[in-house]
Amino acid sequence: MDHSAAAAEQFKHRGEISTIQALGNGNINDTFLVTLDAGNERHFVLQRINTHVFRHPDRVMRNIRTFTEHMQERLKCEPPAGGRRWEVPRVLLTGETRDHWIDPDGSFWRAISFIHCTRSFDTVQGSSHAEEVGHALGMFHRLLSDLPIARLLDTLEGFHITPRYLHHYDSVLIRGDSVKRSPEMEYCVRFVEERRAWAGVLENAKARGSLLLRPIHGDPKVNNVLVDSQSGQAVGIIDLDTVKPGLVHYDLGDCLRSCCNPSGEETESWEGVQFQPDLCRAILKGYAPQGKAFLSGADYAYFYEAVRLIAFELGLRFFTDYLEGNVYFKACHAEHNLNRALVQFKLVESIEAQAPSIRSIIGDMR
Ligand code: GN1
Ligand code: MG
Repeated sequence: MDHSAAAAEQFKHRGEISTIQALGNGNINDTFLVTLDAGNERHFVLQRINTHVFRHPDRVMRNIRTFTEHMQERLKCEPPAGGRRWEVPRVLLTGETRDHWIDPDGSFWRAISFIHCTRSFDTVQGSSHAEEVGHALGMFHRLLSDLPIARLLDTLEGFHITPRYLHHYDSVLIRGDSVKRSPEMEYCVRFVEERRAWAGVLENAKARGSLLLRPIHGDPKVNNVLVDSQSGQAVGIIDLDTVKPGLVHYDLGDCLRSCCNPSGEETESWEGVQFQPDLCRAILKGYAPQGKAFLSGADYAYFYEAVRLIAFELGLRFFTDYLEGNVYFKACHAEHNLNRALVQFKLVESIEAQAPSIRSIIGDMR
C-alpha cells in the first residue's frame, strides 16, 4: 500500500499538502517532493528508507544529526568566503517530535528541508559545473575534517570495501555456475579476473596506516550536489545516509568517476564511454583549495588508484547484482544492472588508458 500521503502528514506543520511528486532517481531509497499550500517553507523532501540496505536507519538519523550540528557550528565561525551560499539540510520532526515515522507496513519514513532556488544534474554540464562539484566535495570534507570519527556510527557495513564486494561476487558467481553466459557477461567476468589482485589497493594502504579514516559522504555523485539555480555555484551536498568513517579516496574516486563520464552512468551506448581528463582537472581545481587544509602527502599518492578503483567497484557491484537477480539496485529491466556494469568497466578502461595524464593532473593539485 502507498503510505506516502500519510507519511507526509506526519511531517507537515502548516497548511495542507498540495502535491507529492517523485523526486530524483535514486537507486535505493524512494524520494518525494512534498508541496504545501501555505507557510514560509512550501516544500520538503520525504523519503522512505530502504531498510534491506540500511538495516539501522536509526543510526543514519543519529549520524545526520551529529555531523549537521558540527557543520553548522563551524559555519558560524567561518562563513563561506566570497558571499557564497553553503546550506545543510535540516531533519524535520513529526508532530510527536520524532525524526522518523514507521507506517503500518513497517516502512521507515523521514523528512528533510528542501533547499530553495537550487537544482542538480545527472551529468556534468561543463567545466565550471565540474569545478563547483569539486568545491562542494572539498567544503564537505573540510568542514567535517575535525569531527572525530568515533562520533559517527557505521550506517552501512562494508560500504566501499572493494575486497568484500569481490568476496560476495565470488559466492554469487559460484551459485550461478550453470547459467549460460552472454558475450557481455563473459567480458565482465574476464574484466574482474584481470583486476582481482589489485582490488585491495586502498584497503591495504589503510591497513598499513598510510591512509586514515575520516568522515566521508559515501555517495558524492554529480546529482547529489546542489547548485544555485541563478548563479550555478554549488550550495551543498544531499543524500547523507552514507556519511560515516571512511577514506576520502572513496569520495574523490566516486565524484570523479561520476562527473568525468559526460554520457552518465545510465547511458545505453556503453561502448563509447570515456573518462574526460579536462573535467577531472576542473573538479580537482574546485576541490584542491579546500583539500589543502587537511590532506597529507600519502593521500595524494592514492588518488589515481581511487578513481580507477571506485569505477571498478561500482561496475563489480552492478554486475554482481545483475547475476543475483537485481536484489540491491532498483532496475527498470532485467539487463539494466548489466548495462550499468558495462558503463563502469568501459570507464575503467578509459581511465587506465589515460593513466599518465590523470596522474599528472592529480600531481598539479598540490
Ligand atoms: C546508489 O541510491 P543512490 O542512487 O543514491 C548507491 C551508491 C552508488 C549509486 C550509483 C547506498 O546510490 O553507492 O554509487 O547508487 N548507494 C548505496 O548510482 O549503495
Ligand atoms: Mg545515495
